[in-house]
Amino acid sequence: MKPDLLLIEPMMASIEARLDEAFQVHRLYQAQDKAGFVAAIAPVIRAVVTGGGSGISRETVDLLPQLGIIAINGIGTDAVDLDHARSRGIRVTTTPDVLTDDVADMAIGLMITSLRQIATGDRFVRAGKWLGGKLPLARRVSGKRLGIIGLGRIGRAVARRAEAFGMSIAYTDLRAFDDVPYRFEPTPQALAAASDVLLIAAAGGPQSRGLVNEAVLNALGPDGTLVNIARGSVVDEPALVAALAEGRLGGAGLDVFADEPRVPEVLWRMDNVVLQPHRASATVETRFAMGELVLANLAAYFAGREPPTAVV
Ligand code: 8YV
Repeated sequence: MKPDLLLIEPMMASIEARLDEAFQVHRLYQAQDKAGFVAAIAPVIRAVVTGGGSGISRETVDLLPQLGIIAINGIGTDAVDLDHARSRGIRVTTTPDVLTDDVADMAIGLMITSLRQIATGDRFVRAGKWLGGKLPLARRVSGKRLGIIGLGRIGRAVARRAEAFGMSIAYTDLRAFDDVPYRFEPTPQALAAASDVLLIAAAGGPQSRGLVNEAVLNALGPDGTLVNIARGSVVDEPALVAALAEGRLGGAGLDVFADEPRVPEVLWRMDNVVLQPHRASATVETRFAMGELVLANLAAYFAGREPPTAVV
């Protein structure tokens, strides 16, 4: 008898095929009536596989009496109540390291696309406007000041890349680190005031909620650019929209939003904003590696071994 597994969001076809080999997979993302779907299978579910952004609510976890493992296909744990899982004896795993390079690449991509207005230029050419005029000048990337909020694995990977662009790099975090050559600033506001590009690479959750607020955005200023590849919750999104609309902030490159997949429509119309649908880890190579890690964690758990990348 294969264990029953609840799959919250789609994965690569080849990974889902391997899940099907080992589990009775119940695909929530295909269900119309999600509550009814969960209610019907709740008593038998022993594993949940979900995304970092999607997670699983505490209420849903409480509907699943046999649940033993939540395998997150991602690094973020902010959408899973870890303390609650711990109290129920449920293991929680993530997919660290394998996505670091892709997310860092996306951060650099958003930074360059924003400052050099690459998406604007693309729209300009496609609209046939080149025949009739020129675009305003863009902004240089090389040599600029990069401020990183959250110098974890991804923040450090972005810093290494930015070094190659001759950028001066500073960061803020819960504490200063003595193993990096970058300057520490004590607060996001102080960091923003000393940066041309402010990158959010901090974990989501209550401790970082709204950290990038109106004061931080004002400190970054009309020539500054915000890049977010972490979580929309780290930014006060209405304050961000207002700062961009009023010209108090120069531009933004955003992969994540407060209420995905809903993106404030006013942002759609801003040429100084580059938007991505939460795709920083969405490459064939990385999603395959993440999927392998999810499979390895599940296999270990059901074989009675320690899951290789457990956080709970
Ligand atoms: C993924 C993420 O897009 O790692 C995370 O926490 O949010 C992203 O890598 C996500 O996990 C897949 O849904």
